[in-house]
Amino acid sequence: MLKKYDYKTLGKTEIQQLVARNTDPNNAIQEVVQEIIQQVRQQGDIVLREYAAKFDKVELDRLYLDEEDIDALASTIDRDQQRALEIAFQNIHKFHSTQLKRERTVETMPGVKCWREVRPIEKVGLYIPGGSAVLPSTLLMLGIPARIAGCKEIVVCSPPQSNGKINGFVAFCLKLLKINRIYLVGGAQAVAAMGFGTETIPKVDKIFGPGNQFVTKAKSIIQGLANVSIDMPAGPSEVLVIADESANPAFVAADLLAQAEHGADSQAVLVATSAAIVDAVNTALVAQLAVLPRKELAAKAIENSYAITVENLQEAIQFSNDYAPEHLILETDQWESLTRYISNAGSVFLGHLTPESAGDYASGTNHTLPTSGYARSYSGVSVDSFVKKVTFQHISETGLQQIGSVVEILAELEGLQAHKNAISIRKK
Ligand code: HSO
Ligand code: ZN
Repeated sequence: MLKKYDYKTLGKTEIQQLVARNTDPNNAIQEVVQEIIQQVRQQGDIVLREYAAKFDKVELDRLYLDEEDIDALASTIDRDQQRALEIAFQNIHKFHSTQLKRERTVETMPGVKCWREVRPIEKVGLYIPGGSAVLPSTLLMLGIPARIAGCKEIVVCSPPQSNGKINGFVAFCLKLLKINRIYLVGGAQAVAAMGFGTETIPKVDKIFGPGNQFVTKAKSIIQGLANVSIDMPAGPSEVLVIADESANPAFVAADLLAQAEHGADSQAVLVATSAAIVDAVNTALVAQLAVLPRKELAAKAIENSYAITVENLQEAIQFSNDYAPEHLILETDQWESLTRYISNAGSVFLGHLTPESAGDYASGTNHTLPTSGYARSYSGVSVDSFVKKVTFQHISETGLQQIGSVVEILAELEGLQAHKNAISIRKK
């Protein structure tokens, strides 16, 4: 059962507390992660093997699988499963291919031309979570935009199974992406390994991928330590569902549980326009939860979740914008008139027949999205995340006449004579 709150009885601080999540109040996670990062930095491969023994319960002599291993594993999956992964691949590819647009050249003054060109980030590191659920879909969500962007080196890390292998679906996705090696490293240690590089694992320029609180914390710490950037803080997954009288309570419950089954630290929030909707959803939720294979995890996540009743849809959107959810689902007939009021959300699902699951796997949008309120300032992963945009300019003789005196005056007022000279010497 979801805990219940009534929006109109909540004060500002209570709302702030409700929208806060993934906070690590005593720095417990930070301390563990810092230690792991130090160890990997100092000791490299040796300590990666120790962590594999400790966390993944496997003794590894080689920290990666190569093409032959990947082929063998990929061939173990059914034709139907292959087909489904291929269709997901195609849809994600179609949606992401339009993201590489060339911008036009701008002539800011006659003879002064400026433009931007896109360049791939050369070495990227993709983290594919293992743990309680293996997510081959995440490999597609990261690998496809990396391929479209044209990244030269794509390093993939994922925790090994206890047999020292990876799952066949991940192997099949590696083949779709034409990636012929995967490193068997998970958790914060994978992030550290890709950030600093080890004897076996290449150092990358940018690290991507969702993960648990440890992985997310490692990504935020590593940026300051190694010369590496990250996609975004993509931590424990979350959803916010807005439902009114037109919603089907069973659909709403199913969407909340789809989120909850990700892990005990996931959060599912229901914002409903009446208490009766909340009760109906709670009833459906209890029934659906009871028969889920991952009911223990999902039940923990539901304990960490809540429902809130609001007066109307406008108020619902207001709360949602404060929460800034990773996923927002609008289960109302009026979704069309609401979209323009949405300011903070990672990915939005509209109407009664658009579950988050569609976007998690196969509709085409990316599922690597900002969590924990970072949707206020970050976008989800896209081709843009895998490129830099380099600016270029060219100034002709006319251009120099046009802009020269402006620069000279500005250089003078900043007291930078050499800057001024760089213009004056050319005007002569
Ligand atoms: N909801 C997750 C993505 C995912 N769901 C992968 C299933 N597999 C984070 O957006
Ligand atoms: Zn999901």
